[in-house]
Amino acid sequence: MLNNFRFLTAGESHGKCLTAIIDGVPSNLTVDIDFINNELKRRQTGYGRSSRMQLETDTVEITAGIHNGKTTGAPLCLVIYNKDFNEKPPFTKFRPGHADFAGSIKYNLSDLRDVLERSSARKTAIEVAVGAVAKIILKEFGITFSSKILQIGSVTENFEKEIDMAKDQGDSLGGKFEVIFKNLPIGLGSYVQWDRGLDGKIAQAVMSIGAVKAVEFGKNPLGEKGSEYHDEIFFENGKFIHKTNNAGGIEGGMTNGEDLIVRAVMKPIPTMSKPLKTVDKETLQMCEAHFERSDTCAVEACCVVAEARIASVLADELMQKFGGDSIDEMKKHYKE
Ligand code: EPS
Repeated sequence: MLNNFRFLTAGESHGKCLTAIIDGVPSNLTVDIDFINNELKRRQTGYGRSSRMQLETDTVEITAGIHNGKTTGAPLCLVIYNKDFNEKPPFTKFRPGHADFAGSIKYNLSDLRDVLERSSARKTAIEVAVGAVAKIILKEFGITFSSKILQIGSVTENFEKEIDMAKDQGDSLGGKFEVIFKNLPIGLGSYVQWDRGLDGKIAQAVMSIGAVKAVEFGKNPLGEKGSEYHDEIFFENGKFIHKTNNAGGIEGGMTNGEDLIVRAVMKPIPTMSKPLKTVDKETLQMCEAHFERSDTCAVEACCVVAEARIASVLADELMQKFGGDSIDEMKKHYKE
């Protein structure tokens, strides 16, 4: 999907390492490794996460595409080593809501572990590292990001209490969160073809995070009248402005200069210590779903993953619009 800033990842949850190759990063970009590692830490810390987070201290190693701390224009290779790298026992009891069921039928795998290993949210660690490189590009243009949780389970405050209660009951929780990017130029994305709309690209990037079930931009327009919902346009102090931002910064599939506001809903994590009913793939008998160490709630981590995915899309769009082989050339085009 991404053409200018494009990447692929590989790696399993308990494999040796997670890897990404990013192609298209402009040269002469100073890569702040501490910033990338801090983003990885943000993904790991959050109330309700599993004990895996105490085992791992995710840090990135960049093995290609960088010299004396600066990019050379060659592909970057990022690696995060897993400390919990070992052979785990096989299992055959599908976890409802996880990829086990459809994945094992699709790939004809008898051990559901072969599905779990790649479908695990663990792979989002390397995506956050890629997104951090994208954020470094965006920062060069003054673009900033933030995110916050709006709801956990059914509550909009006292999230920790809700998570503690779910944990005590062997249950899990999802929630709703918001990601905001500021200072985006007008005109990223396009209306001219169905697959060039920025909202469509961002929706796919966020929706394809394992547990995300809904994505929306700005204020949900359901039930709103046109006169209430649309953001009126003014010309003040020499520039066009909107005084409201119900559109979430996107009109006609393009940025309109206002803050990009993306909201998403994450479903409750499917691995639960009080398991649901399911079928054993081997015996075909009813049973309780497989359980192993899992998070009670990972919405806080999901915010960071969504930021990273959106940053990758925005870096791609920025490079498409302003181009340039080096960051200097890109900045020159941006100013023109
Ligand atoms: C995760 C690592 C995983 C899980 C979690 C996310 O590690 P482990 O399986 O060894 O505990 O903690 O993934 C899931 C629960 C899931 O369903 O995908 C991580 O690094 O984010």
